[in-house]
Amino acid sequence: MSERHRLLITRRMPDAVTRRAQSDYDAVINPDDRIMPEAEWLAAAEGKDALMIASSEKITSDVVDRLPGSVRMIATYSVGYEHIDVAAVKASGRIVTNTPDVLNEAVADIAMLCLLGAARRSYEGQTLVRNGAWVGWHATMLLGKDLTGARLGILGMGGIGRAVARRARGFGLEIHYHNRSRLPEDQEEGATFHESAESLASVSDFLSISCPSTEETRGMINDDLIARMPPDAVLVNTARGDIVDDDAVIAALTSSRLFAAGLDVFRGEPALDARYRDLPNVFLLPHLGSATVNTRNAMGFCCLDNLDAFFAGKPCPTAL
Ligand code: 8YV
Repeated sequence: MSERHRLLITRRMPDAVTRRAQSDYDAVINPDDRIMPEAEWLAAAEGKDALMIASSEKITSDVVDRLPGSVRMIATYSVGYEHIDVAAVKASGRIVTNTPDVLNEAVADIAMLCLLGAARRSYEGQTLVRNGAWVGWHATMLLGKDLTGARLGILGMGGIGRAVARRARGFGLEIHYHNRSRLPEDQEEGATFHESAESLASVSDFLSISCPSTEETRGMINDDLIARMPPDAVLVNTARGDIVDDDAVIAALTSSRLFAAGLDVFRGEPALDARYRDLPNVFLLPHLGSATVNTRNAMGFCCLDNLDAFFAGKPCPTAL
């Protein structure tokens, strides 16, 4: 039997992923899923051939300098890689991979949940029922916003954005998008391209964020962009919390400049800006975008496929 490569998995994985990792690798897995301080996981990485990390582990250039020499490959269990200095990892001669595509549909489902949850005042409705404060049906109780005939702006029309568009069409929304580059016509499926985020905002009765967090997109949803949106618009974020300026969004929700927001991700999560908790017009989820059994398995298998390819001397299917 050939020698098994040594792998550190920094977070607990779904059972099927754990089984495969343990059968194919000499795998050390974070036993209690406590987020390990940097020094602790770096120490655990000593002597390992590869790391399977999540977005909780930050790979800055300084961390790259301190990685044990034995570590030749890093697979992140995420599509997003803003927690990794990819250039520094590559410059150190290591390979780094992510998990694109496999989570598109699950995240798009959560985007629709956030959109509907916000538009139809689900948090307020739930609270009323659970608190026993519901006194009965009213013609004017918790009136929300229609999706049919409204315009949905999608910021970032990659795989997740396109999966959101497919679902939203079924709800009668007209699709607009802004992306670094215009999509080929067959991928647009009738969606209207906007050259700028400002132009997209101006037609977005609903605005859903599905772009990566980059230097360019961080803080993009600010006072100026919100001011360009139609009155009573709804904001949805399933991408990364730092794309929105929390002060701007909270002010707009408080003044009802925005009708509502549906948020699955937060700057500094899980320590989100506490003001969100007190706002009735936000529908909040704890970063559930990719959280289905099939999707989380597929993400793990994607990491393992990359590791298998790397150690077989083949190109990694989803190398960054
Ligand atoms: C991950 C995500 O589960 O893939 C991403 O980028 O946001 C989530 O699906 C999470 O980041 C853990 O790595």
